Amino acid sequence: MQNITLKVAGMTCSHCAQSVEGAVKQVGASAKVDLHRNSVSVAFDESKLSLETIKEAIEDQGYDVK
Ligand code: 9UX
Repeated sequence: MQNITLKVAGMTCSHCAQSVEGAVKQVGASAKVDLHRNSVSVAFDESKLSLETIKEAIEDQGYDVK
């Protein structure tokens, strides 16, 4: 299991947080957004899922991943 915290730009409200968490969960990782830190911590099985897939899922929602 990998546990990584990503910086995400553009999340300003709790709906944004929901979109990002939902998108990450959709691809099979768990997600917890910290709005105040502009970050999302993700946990995933690296044998099943790549970090790139998670980043793309977030970016597809319209947020920039650092
Ligand atoms: Mo409300 Mo969060 O438009 O983008 S969902 S600020």
